[in-house]
Amino acid sequence: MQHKILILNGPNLNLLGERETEVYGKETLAGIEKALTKAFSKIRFEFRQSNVEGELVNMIHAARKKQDGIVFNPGAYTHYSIALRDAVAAVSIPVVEVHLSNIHAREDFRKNSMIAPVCIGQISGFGIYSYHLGIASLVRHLEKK
Ligand code: CA2
Repeated sequence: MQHKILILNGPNLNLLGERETEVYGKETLAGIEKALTKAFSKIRFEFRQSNVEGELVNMIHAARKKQDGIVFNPGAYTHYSIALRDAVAAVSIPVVEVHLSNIHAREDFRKNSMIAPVCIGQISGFGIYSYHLGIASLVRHLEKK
């Protein structure tokens, strides 16, 4: 069965590869999307990114009827967005939270995630490979159901 997965990225992730490459790596968001498409050729992906909280809420809502699940990097919204947490909790499709950096090994304010408790799991610290692990975990979850 072909799975449909939304890869959703939050604020500032459109600038990947331009700055802070020591933290987030040299790959651009377009490069990550290309690598995922190649690595998971059987999955039908939709790739979306927004810097606007309400747009991310709308994208999560829209996904509930057309996707099997979401791999979500909420960026800095991870740490304080109740609106995104409620959006994830409001949809019945599974969501995996991913981060390029290890949020538990950084500033204290990054250690807490508002979103993770309403996700099926969180993957953090493996660079672009966090997305690979997130997709693989989501597929496994979908196929177990
Ligand atoms: O490690 C991650 O994936 C983060 O979600 C990235 C967020 C950060 O606020 C989270 O705590 C962890 C920030 C993304 C910023 O991306 C940039 C891209 C280019 C230049 C500077 C920042």
